[in-house]
Amino acid sequence: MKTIFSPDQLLHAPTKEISDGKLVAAHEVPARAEIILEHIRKAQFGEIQPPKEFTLNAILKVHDTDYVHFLQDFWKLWQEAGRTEEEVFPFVWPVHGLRHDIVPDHIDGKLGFYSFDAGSPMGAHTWTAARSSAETALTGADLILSGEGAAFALCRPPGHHAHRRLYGGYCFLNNAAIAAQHLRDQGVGKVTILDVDYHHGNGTQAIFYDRADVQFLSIHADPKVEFPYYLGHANERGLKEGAGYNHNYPLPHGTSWDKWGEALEDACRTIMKFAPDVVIVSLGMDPYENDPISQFRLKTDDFTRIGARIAQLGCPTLFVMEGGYLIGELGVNCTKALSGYLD
Ligand code: Q9C
Ligand code: ZN
Repeated sequence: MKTIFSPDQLLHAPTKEISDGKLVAAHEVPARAEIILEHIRKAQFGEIQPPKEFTLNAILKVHDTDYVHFLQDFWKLWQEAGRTEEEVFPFVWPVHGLRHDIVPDHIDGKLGFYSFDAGSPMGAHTWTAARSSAETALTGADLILSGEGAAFALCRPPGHHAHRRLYGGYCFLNNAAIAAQHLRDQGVGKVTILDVDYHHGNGTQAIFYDRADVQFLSIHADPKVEFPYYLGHANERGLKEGAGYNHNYPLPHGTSWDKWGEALEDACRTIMKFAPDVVIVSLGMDPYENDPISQFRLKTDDFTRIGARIAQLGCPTLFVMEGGYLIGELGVNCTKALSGYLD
């Protein structure tokens, strides 16, 4: 199994974030990707290659043009506004009752217009890193198209919280969704995205909510008590043609393998019924028991089980890295999931 990664993905390097009502040290940092890479090298799963370059077309199939241009131009706009902070946060949003149909000219208005939280600081190189992360997922999709049975897109920054026109939850471009859409555009009939990150994949769900060609399943902490709070309930089943193709498994704080594994079993049976041509796994390591921002209790060996169960689906599989914040164990847990799949 090949791994795709570019050092450009390290250029987005926030030092702080707003979380739980206060400014804290950033969790989504370059060291995450570096430790995973180190362990992938040691595990010798196969070649580690840089992403290919892509035009913006594949990204624009998932994200709105004005949003992509905002991300691309952000640092220039910020400097033109005479602002000097290196890490930038939105602080006002067009929530219920406010206008969504006029994009503000002011940079602070734009920041809130295109985001849903204050936890995802942007800097001078955020766009470069996010684009490179998306290209990593796209290159992984191309490997699957060329006949590889599996590939690992070591994406960072992550993607599953990003909507068509919103960033948040450390995510700017929805890497898994971009890969799924690319596969569809290259002639793959049906794609499943299985999201095992601790947090609900709100962006991915929203992007494919009215579609029957991309099935979405997510196992995550109950949004009643966990980020992203406003999406991820069990009764979100899809709309229009997409009705019945969205499946959420919200689980309580404290969940360990017994209940988590049951949800995975149910998800895998649902995937088998859909009979996808390709499975994309939004691979988060944050269900881990010692993750600093999670309340689940999966153990290192449970990640092996996850990989092994996914392998039983017998589908070409693209693993796309999402969250996971205990740097010390991130590399081990990630390689466990992948070796569980391969063995
Ligand atoms: N106590 C990903 O895993 N902070 N994003 C929530 C709640 C935001 C996680 C804090 C978590 C975003 C890709
Ligand atoms: Zn997460």
